[in-house]
Amino acid sequence: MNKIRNIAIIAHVDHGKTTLVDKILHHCNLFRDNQETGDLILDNNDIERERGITILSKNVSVIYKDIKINLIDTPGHSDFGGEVERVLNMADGVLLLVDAFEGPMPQTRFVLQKALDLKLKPIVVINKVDRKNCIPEEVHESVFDLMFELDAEEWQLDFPVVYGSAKNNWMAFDWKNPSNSISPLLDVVIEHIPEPKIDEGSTQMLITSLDYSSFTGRIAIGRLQRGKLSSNQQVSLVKRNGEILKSRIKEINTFDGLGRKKVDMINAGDICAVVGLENFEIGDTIADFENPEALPTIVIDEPTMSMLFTINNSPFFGKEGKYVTSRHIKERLQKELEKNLAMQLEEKGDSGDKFVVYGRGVLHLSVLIETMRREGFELQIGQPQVIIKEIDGKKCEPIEELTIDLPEDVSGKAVEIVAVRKGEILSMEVKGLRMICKFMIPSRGLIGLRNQLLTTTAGEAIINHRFIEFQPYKGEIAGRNSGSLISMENGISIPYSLDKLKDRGRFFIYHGESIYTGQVIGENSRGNDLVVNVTKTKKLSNVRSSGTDEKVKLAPPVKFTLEEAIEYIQKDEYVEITPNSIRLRKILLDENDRKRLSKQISS
Ligand SMILES: Nc1nc2c(ncn2[C@@H]2O[C@H](COP(=O)(O)OP(=O)(O)OP(=O)(O)O)[C@@H](O)[C@H]2O)c(=O)[nH]1
Ligand SMILES: [Mg+2]
Repeated sequence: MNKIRNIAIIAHVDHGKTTLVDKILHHCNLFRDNQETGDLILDNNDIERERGITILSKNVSVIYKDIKINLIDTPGHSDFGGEVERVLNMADGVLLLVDAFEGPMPQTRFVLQKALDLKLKPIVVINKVDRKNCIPEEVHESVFDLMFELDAEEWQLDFPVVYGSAKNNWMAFDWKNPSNSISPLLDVVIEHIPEPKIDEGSTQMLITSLDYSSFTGRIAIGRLQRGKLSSNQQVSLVKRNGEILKSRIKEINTFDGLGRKKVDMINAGDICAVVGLENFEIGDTIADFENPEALPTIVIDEPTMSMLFTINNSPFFGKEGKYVTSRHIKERLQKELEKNLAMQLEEKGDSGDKFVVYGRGVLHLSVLIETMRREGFELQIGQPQVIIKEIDGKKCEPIEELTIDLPEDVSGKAVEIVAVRKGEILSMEVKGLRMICKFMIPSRGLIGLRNQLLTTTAGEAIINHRFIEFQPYKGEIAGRNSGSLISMENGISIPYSLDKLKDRGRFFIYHGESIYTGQVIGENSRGNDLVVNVTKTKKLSNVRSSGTDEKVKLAPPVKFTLEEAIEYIQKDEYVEITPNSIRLRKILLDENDRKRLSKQISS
C-alpha cells in the first residue's frame, strides 16, 4: 500500500475544521469502541481547549479504502495565518470549509488565496447546514465568486462541492438529503485530490513545522519532495542563508492516526517527522549528503505589533511564580523564537531586563504570555504598540480589514465607535436580522475595540479582522476616556471604603484582596487618574453602629481576561502577570514620581 493523498483543512475561525477532522478520525476507526476520547481530540493543549480554537496546526493520518490520507488541521484565527500558509506546503489539495450560514469570511479569503497561489486543488465543504436559516446555495455561489475574484485557474474553479454537518457527522451532495456518514466527502477526496507529484532527483524535504518531545528533543516535520529518507541516513541541512551543515538523522516517523509510527524508510510524497536532526530551523531543507540542493524557503509574515516584556518588580513579585528573573524570561523567549516563526525579539536598553517582543497581533502574543504563566513565570507587559514604518519617506502603519456581524438595531452605535477609531466603512449588508459591516481600520484602532463593541451590543457582535497592508499614518486616535483609580496604600481592601468610593467608578478588585501602592484597582468615571485609599477601616467609635462592614453590598468587580487587560492599560501602566493573578499597575508606583515625570514631559 503506498497510495497517498495530502490535504490541508482550511477555513475561517470556527467554521468547523477541527470538528470535521475529529469525525474523519472516528470514521476511519481509529478508536476502539471502549476508548474514551471526547470531542475535539486535536485541540489538545490547555489553551486550545479553554478557548475552543486551534492555535497550532496538526498532522494526522487515516487509511480510507486502502489509501493513506494525510490531513493537516489548521488554525482559523487571523493571527495564525502565517502558520497556515506554511503548512500548505505539505499539501496537494485543500478542503475549504465554509459555514452555510455565515458564508466566506475574511480569513476564508486569506487562506483560499494562499492555497490557490500554491496551485492546490480545492474541494469546497459547505458545513453547518443544520443551522437554522442557513443559505447553502448562496454560500456556494459566493465561494465561486470569491475564487473567480482571486484568479483561480480553470481547473481550480471546477471544484467539487460537498454539503453537510460535521457536528452531526454527515456529508452529502444534496444538503436537503442528509447521509449517515462523512464517507461521501472522503470519496471526493480520493477522486479529486491528485496523488503527490514526485520529481526525479536526490533527497529534498522542506522543514515546514516543528514539534518537541522531552525524550528526543526537537522534531522536524515536512513532506518529502524527492528521493528517500531512512533512519540513520546521513544528510545535508541547507539553511535559509545557504549554509550547509552535515548531519545524521536518527529516526523517521510517519503520521499514523493521532500519533506517529517509527519506520525504516519513507518515499517521496509522504509527510514525516524527522527525529534526531540537530541545529535545524523551519524553512531549512533536508537534502542529499553529497549533492545538496535547497528547496525554495518559506516566506515569513512581518510582525504588526509589539509588547514590552519585563521582569515582575511589583511589591508582590516572586510570591506565586517559579521563574522570575530576567535570565529565565530571556531564555524562555529565545526558545519560543525557534518555533514561533512570526515572532521577533529585541532587548531594550541595557538593564538586561526589558524585551520587546514582536508578533502578529494581541492574540498571538497573549497565547505566549498565557503559556508562560502556566509554566510558572511571573512577568509584566506594557501597552501593545503597533509597528510604524517609514515607506517612501512617509510614516506608515498597519491597516486591517474589520468585519462586524451584529444585530441591526445596534449597528449605528457600532459604526460610531469604529469611526472614532479611524475606521472607514467599506460596506454594510443586511442579512436577516443582522447587519454585516466592513471597515478598513488602523491596527491601533482595534486595540480594546472588541471589549467596547461587546459591551455596546450586549455581547452580540462577532468581530473579525485581518491585516491588509501598511498605509500612511491615519492621525491620532483618542485613547480610553476614563482614568484609573490607583491605590494609595499597601494593604487589604476593605468593603467599607470600597463602598464609600463606589460612585467614583468601577473596581477591579474584591474586598479582602491584597493590594499595593500604585496598583490600578479600578476605573475612574472621569478622565483623570485618581489616587484612593481603600484600605481604611471605619473609625471606631464608642457607640455601636448598626451598619457593620459585612453588611455593605458591593457591585462585583470587573475581572479582565489577559487580552482585555493588555488592551486596556495606558502607556504608563503595566499588566503584572503571575501564575494566579493578573493585576494592573502604574509603571511608577509612587505618586510623586509620576507627578515629576509628567512635569518633565510637559515642560
Ligand atoms: N451547528 C453546527 N455547529 C458546528 C458544526 N461543525 C462544527 N460546529 C461547531 O462550531 C464550533 C467551532 O468548531 P471547530 O471545529 O472548533 O472550528 P475550527 O474551524 O476548528 O475553529 P478554529 O480552529 O479556531 O479555526 C464548535 O462549537 C463546533 O461544535 C456543524 O456542522 N453544525
Ligand atoms: Mg480548529
